[in-house]
Amino acid sequence: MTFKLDPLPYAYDALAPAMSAETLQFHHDKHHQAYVDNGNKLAGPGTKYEGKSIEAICKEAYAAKDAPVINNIGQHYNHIHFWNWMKKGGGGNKLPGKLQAMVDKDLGGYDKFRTDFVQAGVTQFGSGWAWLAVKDGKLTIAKTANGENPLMMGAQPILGVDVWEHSYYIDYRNARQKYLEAFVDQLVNWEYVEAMLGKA
Ligand code: MN3
Repeated sequence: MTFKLDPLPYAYDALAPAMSAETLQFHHDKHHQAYVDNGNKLAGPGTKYEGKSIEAICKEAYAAKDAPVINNIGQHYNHIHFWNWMKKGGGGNKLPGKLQAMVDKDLGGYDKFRTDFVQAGVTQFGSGWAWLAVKDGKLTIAKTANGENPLMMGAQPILGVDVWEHSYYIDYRNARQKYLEAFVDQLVNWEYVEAMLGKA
């Protein structure tokens, strides 16, 4: 397939002050666009990945240790969902019922989830992502480097947060933990998380 960049599902200034319009303009229009452009050269029409789903390409590239495709197609997948994992007025501890029950059962409740998810992002050394994923029918918290994601490790991501500096440096400088806390407390679109849980 030819990969393309969809517009953000909200206005550039919709997530301020937790995430500024300037961050979203650079992050979506420059960084995500570059992953799409590189992805089309590396895994678009005329390559061995032609015609495969983005999820299948993520898994195949990881198995083959194809780092350029892992990073560019991985990042395209990650960012498609990242924009949808956030919404104006999101975040906090009002989770949809099925998701809340699994957080209680598998992760020790919302407060422990929040602490452990933020900690995964804080402790990811260098660029990468922190995740909430479903593996073997249970919720798990994970972190990955660069453009990797849980699909590549046999799990289904249902929430991810970008901890590359381009995601927070304009708004938070080096305070990655403050960015992660704002993401959980003010931005997460829990309905989209539950919708992905339904596909896991
Ligand atoms: Mn990014």
